[in-house]
Amino acid sequence: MAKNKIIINALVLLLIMNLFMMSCAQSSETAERPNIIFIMTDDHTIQAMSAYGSIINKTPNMDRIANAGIRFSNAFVTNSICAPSRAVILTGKYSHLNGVLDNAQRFDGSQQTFPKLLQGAGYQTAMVGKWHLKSDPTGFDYWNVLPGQGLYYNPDFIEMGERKNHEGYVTDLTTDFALDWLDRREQEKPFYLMLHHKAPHRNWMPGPDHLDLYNDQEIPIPDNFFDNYENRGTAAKTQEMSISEIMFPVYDLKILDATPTNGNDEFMLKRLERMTPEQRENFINAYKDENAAFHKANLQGDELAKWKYQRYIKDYLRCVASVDDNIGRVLDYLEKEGLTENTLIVYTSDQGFYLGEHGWFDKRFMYEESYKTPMVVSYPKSIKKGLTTEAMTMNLDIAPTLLEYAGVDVPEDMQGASLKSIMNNNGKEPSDWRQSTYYHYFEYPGVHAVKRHYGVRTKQYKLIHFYNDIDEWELYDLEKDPKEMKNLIEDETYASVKSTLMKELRELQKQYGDSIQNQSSVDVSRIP
Ligand code: SGN
Ligand code: CA
Repeated sequence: MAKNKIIINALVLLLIMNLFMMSCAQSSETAERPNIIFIMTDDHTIQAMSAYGSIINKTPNMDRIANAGIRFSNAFVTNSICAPSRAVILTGKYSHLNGVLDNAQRFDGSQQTFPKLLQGAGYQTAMVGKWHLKSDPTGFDYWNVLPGQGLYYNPDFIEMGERKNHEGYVTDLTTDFALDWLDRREQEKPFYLMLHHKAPHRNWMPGPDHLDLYNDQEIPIPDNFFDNYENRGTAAKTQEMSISEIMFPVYDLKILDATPTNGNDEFMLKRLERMTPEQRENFINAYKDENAAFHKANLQGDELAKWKYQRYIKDYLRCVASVDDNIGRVLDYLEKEGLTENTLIVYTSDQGFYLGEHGWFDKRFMYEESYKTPMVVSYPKSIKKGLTTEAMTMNLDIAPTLLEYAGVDVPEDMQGASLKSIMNNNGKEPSDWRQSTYYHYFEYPGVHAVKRHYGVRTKQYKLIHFYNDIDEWELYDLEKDPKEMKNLIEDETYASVKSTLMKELRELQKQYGDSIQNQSSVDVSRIP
């Protein structure tokens, strides 16, 4: 009898202990929802990130994130341009549904966004840096953003509605403001921070610490730099993105003693005037000797184009180097504060960019360099180190992914898919993962003259339709022709590939609710 009682008591005790442990586990899970830092640059591309095999630069701090977690080698955007990409990320919806088809449109901040959902679920939220959506940020406890594109040197920031000027370099300042906010945050709550750099956007003005980087070095030039667009359509032939033809001497190429030839050049001279005497002296001196040698050499033709490429690429990479250093500051801060383990970090860009491929700078096209974007994620507590995945992902997936990690229900009307199942399964895509991505670009007529187009990409093929003032189709075999130099649309041997892709394209348009009618909603007169 006594023995039985002892056994029953022991069982009851075990049960109580079990219940207690379960409730502890639950509350520690709630208490340990991940902190999230979403770092995004403007126009950074995988050709300039060493984790993606760059042969022209090193990005040790971005690579720290990649090495600590997962690298997405097939990450795409849905519309390769700034404001639209940002609106897609915030809403998890394509441009035709979130209302930002092009850079001229204003984001309706009253709509559902994932930062608002995180805020509602008890996250402290902040947005620092480039915003570019015209309306004030919503869903953030703290925001401090650049007006419009922002300036590289001594920029204004709008802090919670109040415009203030700051002395310094924009990439350093953006990081300072983000770290200041982290220092001030409430320790008991998880945080969500959007840290959005202006760099390396045009006109690629390097910061004081990187003005001399790559001096006396020659950066390798892409082998299709002198592309003549043979075997391609009208869109590639009529764009205005050519390094050799479109770049402005003072503004883009920093030939600071050249006679200004246009408004942008005048603007650049005004930017120099806004610098402190020390900043101005360092900036002008950094280019002085090379500019003198350039005037003397009187280069023409291909030699002149190559010189322009060197000037462009070095300034671009100098801007990237500053971003990389500043990402290092953020990672070091997290380590010092003991936050590394429970913080999920995303590093990405608003889209890719041309670094001389096809002779171009800028983005917009559905061709690989601007359609792909870098994306690496680390979260030591739950994602293994050193992973890569070839799963086809989109910036549309960011909202559902971060919501799922935060334990917040993903609204049904979001169009992306959470990447958690890929990241937590060693980079393997689930058997029902998407095998194609859909794209739609609208900003035409407009700066850089890239015609409107939409298309579909699978792991091997890409089909694009350029429309509006033309009606042309392009088909690329990415395995045989990764640089997209030969349009196969008329090639009979690809007839069945073409019809399969056409069908897939129409199905995706139906799935996402996009249609050719969406083109008519663009008021082209407002596009800058
Ligand atoms: C500006 C730039 C363009 C650039 C767009 C959009 N011209 O108009 O080169 O494509 O921004 O960039 S500039 O003369 O003003 O520098 S985006 O990243 O914001 O979409
Ligand atoms: Ca951009």
